[in-house]
Amino acid sequence: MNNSVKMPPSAGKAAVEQEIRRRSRRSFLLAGAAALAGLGGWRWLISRPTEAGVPWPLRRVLEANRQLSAEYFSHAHLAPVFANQRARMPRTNGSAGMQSALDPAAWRLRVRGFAPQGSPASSQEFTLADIQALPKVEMVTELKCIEGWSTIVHWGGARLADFVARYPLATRSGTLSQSAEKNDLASYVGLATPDGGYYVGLDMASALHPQTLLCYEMNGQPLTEKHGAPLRLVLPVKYGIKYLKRIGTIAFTNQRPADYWAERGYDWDAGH
Ligand SMILES: Nc1nc2c(c(=O)[nH]1)N[C@H]1C(S)=C(S)[C@@H](COP(=O)(O)O)O[C@H]1N2
Ligand SMILES: [Mo]
Repeated sequence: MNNSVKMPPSAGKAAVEQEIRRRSRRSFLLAGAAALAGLGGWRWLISRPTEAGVPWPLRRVLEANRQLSAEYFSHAHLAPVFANQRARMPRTNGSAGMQSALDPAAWRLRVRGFAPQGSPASSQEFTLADIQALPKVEMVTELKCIEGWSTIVHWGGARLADFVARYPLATRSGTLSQSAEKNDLASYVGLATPDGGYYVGLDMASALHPQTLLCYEMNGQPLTEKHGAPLRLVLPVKYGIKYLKRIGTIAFTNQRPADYWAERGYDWDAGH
């Protein structure tokens, strides 16, 4: 089956949308893209910037087809997106795990892979430039804190799903292919500050949600230290407690990871 949506580079947005709609009607789309296409999601999808003439989420799903099970996108409920002008700077809230001064030059993202220790893919370090080399995603979504306030923010970063699709760290086999064996993919992702003072756990479906970002920009500016520089988590399908600031480590695991606020009585999933 040929899943690629081939359009001449010069094709206009309208032509692209028409082509996608035509293919949609003819059920050419993958399960993942079809899930994104549900009601509001469809409008969201076709309003995204295009990458080589195809809206990026669709293109990403198409590219990720052999690497990531489309099933992980099939329950993707998209959080609402807002007009750019509505974006504001949120208050800074919470500084657990951010007590020591940040040295941006020395900062590295340390990722512990799901493959057994000793395998080549079992752990790896990344610079911010590595994360910024992944496709950049911008979205305007609402940060909701369990304390009762919320702020609409314009976020910029890379999808965690794209990171997972690019580096073979989330699989037991240490390869990118998850299609053959479903349990090759880790069930959870744990993230923590470099000092381990704040930590969150995510189920893999939430981690691979198309709106889950490794974020390095807020409202068009590089993240400030208080808001989690150089890299923070953003996932608008969950409450702010999951938006880990100053990510130091990411670990792929089958054990449900510890979660700072779950240990203090809040719901581990913290969805809304
Ligand atoms: N490292 C770290 N990240 C954190 C917190 C924290 O205490 N430490 N607080 C969380 C909470 S409760 C919220 S609401 C958001 C707030 O993000 P902001 O300060 O950018 O508004 O950060 C989240 N990330
Ligand atoms: Mo919060």
